[in-house]
Amino acid sequence: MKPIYVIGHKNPDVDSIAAAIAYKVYKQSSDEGLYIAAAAGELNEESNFVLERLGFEAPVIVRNVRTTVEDLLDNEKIVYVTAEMTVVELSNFMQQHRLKTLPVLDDKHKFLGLLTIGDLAMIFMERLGHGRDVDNSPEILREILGKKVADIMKTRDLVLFESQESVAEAKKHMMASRFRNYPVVDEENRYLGMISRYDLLGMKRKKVILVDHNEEKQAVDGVEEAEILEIIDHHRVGDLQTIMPIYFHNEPVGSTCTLVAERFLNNSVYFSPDLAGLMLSGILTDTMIFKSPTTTAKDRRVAAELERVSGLSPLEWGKQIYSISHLEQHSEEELISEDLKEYVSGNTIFAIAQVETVDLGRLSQRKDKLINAMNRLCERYNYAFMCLMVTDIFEEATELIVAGERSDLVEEVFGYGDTAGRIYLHGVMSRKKQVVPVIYEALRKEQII
Ligand SMILES: [Mn+2]
Repeated sequence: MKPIYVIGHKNPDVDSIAAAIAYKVYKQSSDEGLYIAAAAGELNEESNFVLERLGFEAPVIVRNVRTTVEDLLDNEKIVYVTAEMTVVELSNFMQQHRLKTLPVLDDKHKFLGLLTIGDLAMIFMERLGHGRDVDNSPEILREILGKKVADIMKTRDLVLFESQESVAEAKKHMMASRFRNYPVVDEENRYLGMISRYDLLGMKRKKVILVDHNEEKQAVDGVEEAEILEIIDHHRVGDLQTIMPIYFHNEPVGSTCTLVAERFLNNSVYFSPDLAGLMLSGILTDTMIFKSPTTTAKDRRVAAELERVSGLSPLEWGKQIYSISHLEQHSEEELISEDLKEYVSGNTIFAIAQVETVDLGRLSQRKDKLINAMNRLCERYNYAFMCLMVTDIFEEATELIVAGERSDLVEEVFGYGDTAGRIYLHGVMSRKKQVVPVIYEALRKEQII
């Protein structure tokens, strides 16, 4: 069965991870599909802490969902022959299974060579001198039938594919050759099955459900080749396109976990206390323990229900999660990259990173180094500018650090800062609600002019 990946955004945060795991559980409760909770990158410390404390396995890290050769394989039982088989046994086997191409494998399923009915016929014809040696045919036939598969299998000039190769790449090789079937192996040369040109027509793309994002820039690589089945999110509507109509739940609440938990609750689907705790963690981190202006009444209502089921106190548990990150132990690049999101407007690419802290002062001391690191990132990824929001969840304020060629645009709207060049924004805590829209608006105005 083809898996369906439930996956959040790159640089996954707790909400993304928790929503992926919880929604996987939800889907699995109501349908037969094989759902896999996935992460589009390394987990952060908070996520690891939450998963460990609540007893969840980390989701698998999936860095690319483009269509690969593996997706073209049918999960049919593997039929193969061994090198020790005689040609008589082989002929019987081919007839019995009505197969024209067979892989030759060793006892560990490693690929050794290929046998096609055409090659077999060729051997007969050549040995019979293309008809000139008809008189000796019984002897020749007996000789050939006594041979081993190892003697006649084809081991050279084969076109075989690795399962993780992109289909686009494989297609080129298929078009340049004339074989009926192509063996597929994994990275350890274990045989996985056969594909043919015909399989290209059916193009079985990877299936994904996106949670906690809906913009291509933030999604796992290769998403443009994947089949998006559903999206559950609480961000602005971005640019992803689908071929078919899909279930797209976007609602301006504080966290995706609120929406996932709501589905459990509305449909009376059972969830364990640990899963309640996990979803609560997503809400607490995304709403900064209900202090972010993105927090809605629904978030509070759902969180109260999750509190009841999990037995966790939101304030206590939230503080524990926040105290986990040891910001001072991170390099500047790590600090910036941990929760970084990229955005596009016209030809402008920019990025906004955010770190949450309980002590603004300590990060401010590293401002120069942070700006240097941000400038490097701008150059590397072609950002016109980037911002780092250092948000103090108890002061309920953000210090905005800006870098890049077009940092003037940000300063224009948020102010050039005080005498120390510090842009201190009172009451600003939410990237998506209080920073991203303002920047988009500024860019839009500029583009009109
Ligand atoms: Mn979120």
